[in-house]
Amino acid sequence: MARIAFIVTTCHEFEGVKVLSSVLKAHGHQTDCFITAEEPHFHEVVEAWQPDVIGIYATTGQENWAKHHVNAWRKQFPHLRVVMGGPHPSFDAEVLRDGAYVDATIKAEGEYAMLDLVNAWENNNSIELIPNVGFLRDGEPWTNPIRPVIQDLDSLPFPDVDIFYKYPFLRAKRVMQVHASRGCQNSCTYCSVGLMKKEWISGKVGEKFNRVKSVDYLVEEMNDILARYPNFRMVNFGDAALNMERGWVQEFAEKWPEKVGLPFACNVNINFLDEDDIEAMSRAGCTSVQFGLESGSEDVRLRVYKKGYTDKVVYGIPKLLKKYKITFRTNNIMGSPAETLEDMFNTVRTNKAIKPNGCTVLIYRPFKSTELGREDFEKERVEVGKDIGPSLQNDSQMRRKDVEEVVNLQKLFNIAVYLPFGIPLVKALIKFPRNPVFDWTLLAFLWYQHAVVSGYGMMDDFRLGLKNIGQIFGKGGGGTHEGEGSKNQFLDTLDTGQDAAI
Ligand code: B12
Ligand code: SF4
Repeated sequence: MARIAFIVTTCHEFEGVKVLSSVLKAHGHQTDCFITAEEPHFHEVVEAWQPDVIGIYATTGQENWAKHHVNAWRKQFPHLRVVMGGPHPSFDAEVLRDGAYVDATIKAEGEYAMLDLVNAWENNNSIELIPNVGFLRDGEPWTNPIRPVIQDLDSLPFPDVDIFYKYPFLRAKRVMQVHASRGCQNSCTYCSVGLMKKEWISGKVGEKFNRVKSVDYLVEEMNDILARYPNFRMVNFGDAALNMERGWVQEFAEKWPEKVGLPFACNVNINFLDEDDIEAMSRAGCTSVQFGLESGSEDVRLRVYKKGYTDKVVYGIPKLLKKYKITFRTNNIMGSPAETLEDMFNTVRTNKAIKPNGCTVLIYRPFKSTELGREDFEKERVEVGKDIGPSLQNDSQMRRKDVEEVVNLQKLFNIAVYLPFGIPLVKALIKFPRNPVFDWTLLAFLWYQHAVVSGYGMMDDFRLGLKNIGQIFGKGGGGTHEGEGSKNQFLDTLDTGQDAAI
C-alpha cells in the first residue's frame, strides 16, 4: 500500500483527480488531495501526511508551481516519487529534465497508468515498459506509447469526491461540479482536443474518443454523493458538451428530474442541438448553458478555428434557448493571429445581436499542443520569453502591434456589448494603458455572470474568486500559495464552468 498525495493549485473539484484517486483506493492504496488555497500551511500539511508519491496536475503554465515544495519534501522523504499528469505533460514532457523535480509523467488518461506506476515504484520494479509513462531515457525525455482511452466510463468506480469535499468550502457551496462524459465533438484548432484525437485514438474500428456515462450510472453517482453531502442546490456539468451523444439528453430528461431533481448548468455543442434536445434539457432542469461563439466572423470560426458553427446555428440556437427560458453565455476569443482588432469588435456586434446573458472572454494563447499554436511558434508569432502566467484571462503572448488594445478589449468586452454606446466608448478606452480599473471591470462581469447567470450564488462565487484569483492575474508557476514564482498570485480561475471554449 502506498500513500499518494495529489496537489492542485486551483480551488476546484477536478474530475480527473477524483477518478485517479478512486481507482488507486480500489486497489488498496491511500490517497488524499491538498489544495493550496485551502491550506494556509500547505507545505507542512502535505509533509505531515507523509506521502510516498506526489501527483501534480498541470495545464500549460502551471508545470513549475510545485518545484520548491518538492525539493523540500524530498529532503524529508528520500524515497519520495513525483509524477505529473494532465494536459501539459500529456504533450510536453520537458519537465522531466529536472530530475530533482519530477520522476515520471503520464500522458493522456491516467487511471491505470498511475496504478501501474505506483505499484512498480512500491515493488521497486522498472517503470520503463508501462504504457503512457514518461521518464528520462539516456538523459532525454521519453514517453511510452499509450494504452487505449477507457471506452466504458461505467466500468470506473465513482469519482472520489471525499478528497475534495473534506474542505468545508467545497462541500458547503451551492453548486456541485460533475462530469457526464469525456471527449468533445469538435476539434478546434486553438484547443488541445484535436491533438488528443490524433494521438490518443488508434483508429481501430469502433474505438471512441467521445464517451458518456450511462444515465443510470450518473444518477447513482449523484445519489451516492448527495447521501453524504446533502447541501448542494445545483449541479454544474464540466463536460465539453452535455449533449455529447445523440439521444442521451432525452433519456437524461426522463430520469434526472425524478431521481436527482437538482437544477443544472452545462456546456453545449450547438451543432448537435435541436429544439427537441433543448426542450428535453429544459424539462430536466437546465437553467443555463454556455457555448463557444469565439468569433463574430463565420469565416474565422469555420475556416481558421474549425469550430463548425455557421452563422445560421449561432443566430438560431439562442432563439430556441430563450423560448425555453434557458439563460446562456457565450465564450469568445480575443487576439488570435486570425483577427484584426476590428474583427474582434465584430465579435462584440454578434453578441449584441444574439443577446447572451453574459459573455466570457479569453485571450488567445498559443499552446504547442494545438494546430494553431504550433503554427504560431513556427512562424515566430509568439513572444516566447513573456511570462503571462497560467491563465487565459490575463495577458497575451502574441507579437502584435495592437497587443495592449487587444488585452484591454478583453477586459472591457462586456461594456462594449451591454452599454448602448459601448462600442465607441470602448474603442476610445482601449487606447489608455492597462490599469486596475480595467482588470476589476473584467472581474465584476465574471462574478455577475457566474453568480447570477450560471447560478453559483453571489457569496460562493465571491469567495471562490478570492481563493482562485492568483491564476487570473498571476505570473510565474501559477499557484495560490507562498513561494517561488507565486508572489504575485492571489486569484486563480474565476472561469469555473466555461469549459467548452477554453
Ligand atoms: C473541464 C475543463 C476545465 C474545468 C475543470 C478543469 C479540469 N482540468 O478538470 C475548468 C473550467 C476549471 C477549467 C479551467 C482551465 N482550463 Co480547462 N478544460 C476543461 C476541459 C473542457 C475538460 C477537462 C476534463 O475534465 N476532462 C475529463 C477528465 C477526466 O480528464 P482530465 O482532467 O484531463 O484528467 C485525466 C488526465 O489528464 C490525467 N490526469 C489528470 N490529473 C492528473 C494528475 C496526475 C498526478 C496524473 C498522473 C494524471 C492526471 O488522468 C485523468 C483521468 O484520465 C478541457 C478540454 C477537453 N475537452 O479535454 C479543457 C482544458 C484542459 N483546459 C485548458 C485550459 C487552458 C484551462 C485554463 C488554464 C483556462 C484559464 N482559466 O485560463 C484553466 C486552468 C485551470 C486548472 N487549474 O486546471 C486546456 C489545457 C491546455 C494545455 N495544454 O494546458 C484544455 C485542454 C482546453 C484547451 N484549450 O486546449 N478547465
Ligand atoms: S475548444 Fe471546446 S469545443 Fe473546441 S475542441 Fe476544445 S473542448 Fe471542444
